[in-house]
Amino acid sequence: EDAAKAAAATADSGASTIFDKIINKEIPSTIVYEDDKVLAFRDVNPQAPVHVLVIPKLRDGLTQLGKAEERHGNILGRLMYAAKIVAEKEGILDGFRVVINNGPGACQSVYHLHLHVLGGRQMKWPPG
Ligand code: DGP
Repeated sequence: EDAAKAAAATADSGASTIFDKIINKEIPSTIVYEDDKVLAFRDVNPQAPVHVLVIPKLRDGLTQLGKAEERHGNILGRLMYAAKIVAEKEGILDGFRVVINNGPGACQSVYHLHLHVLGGRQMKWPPG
């Protein structure tokens, strides 16, 4: 299954993604946290009892972390802080994981930067 997912992995085309539709509320999502710059919503395919995606509302070239530039420092900080707010709201501050999958080699499937916030169970190491 992992191999299949890796084989199906897409590259960064720069095209708009389904997350734009979520931001614009054109498709429904379960929002956990929102402010002027950041949206956090439950992953449709949860890998843990808590699995929330934290995204910038404006992609601004951040299709993936590997495209980050110095000017993105502020939004990158906002995303990290929002991950903490989500963990606090979800009651998992004592044990949670923040993941960014970058590129086909890490099975990134949506090219709009997103932090996965995972918790609610014992997280194992190393990750897959
Ligand atoms: P990644 O593989 O790191 O690119 O993660 C993309 C995540 O996005 C994946 O865990 C599933 C989630 N996802 C994809 N489409 C949707 C959607 O339409 N709604 C929600 N809530 N999550 C989605």
